[in-house]
Amino acid sequence: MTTLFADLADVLPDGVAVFRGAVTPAEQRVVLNDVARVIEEAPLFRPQMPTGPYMINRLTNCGRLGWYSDKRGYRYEPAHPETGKPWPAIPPLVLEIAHELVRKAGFGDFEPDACLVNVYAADGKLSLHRDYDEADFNWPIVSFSFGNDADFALGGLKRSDKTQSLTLHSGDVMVFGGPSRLRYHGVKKIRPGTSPIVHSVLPEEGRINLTLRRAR
Ligand code: MD3
Ligand code: FE
Repeated sequence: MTTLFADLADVLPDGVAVFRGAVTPAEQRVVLNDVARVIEEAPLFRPQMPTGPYMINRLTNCGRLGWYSDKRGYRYEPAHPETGKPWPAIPPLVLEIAHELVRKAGFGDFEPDACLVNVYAADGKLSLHRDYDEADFNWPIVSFSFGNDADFALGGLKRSDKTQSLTLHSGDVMVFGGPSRLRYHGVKKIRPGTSPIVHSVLPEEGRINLTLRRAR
């Protein structure tokens, strides 16, 4: 580290806002109860990437549209691929917090139609990618973290750009919009033994991420 006091705050690129502990422990419990109901209604699945391999993390969705992938490509679907039923509603507290924080971040009224639920086991990770399957990149993306800490990598607009590391804690919310909406990003590692909460929907030494988007 060359900069004195550089550990006092992460310097974030334009269009990125991090709200540490925005979801209180009591609210985290409410949201995870709702996520448990979402998973009962819309079972977790492991999508296949168009290139062949299956994703490491299991996922499901809530909201009008849900992200899905198979050999035919990445896309948003109005129904669960296995049950054929519409995705359950986005938990109201998640919608409320996202709406407030997007406004605070300076992106106005957020009207998401999709919420991806990523479930990371102890060995979960997500390779560097862009969220590129949405119709209008003027809408920001909002991410919620629950459970163990995650080592998050935030890159640039090119895959080869250098990345910045951030630790995401349970209760943190991030907003990505404007010039940062198409940045590469990924999750390098889950840190075992760091979860401040115990909940039956959280995997052993795992993590749940909710990502709200406007898909269409
Ligand atoms: C930066 N999820 O679901 S959330 C994803 O923690 C995803 O599970 C990660 O990437 C997770 O697509 C990271 C943070 C995030 C989400 C969307 C972004 C960062 C972003 C969009 C643009 C730039
Ligand atoms: Fe992403």
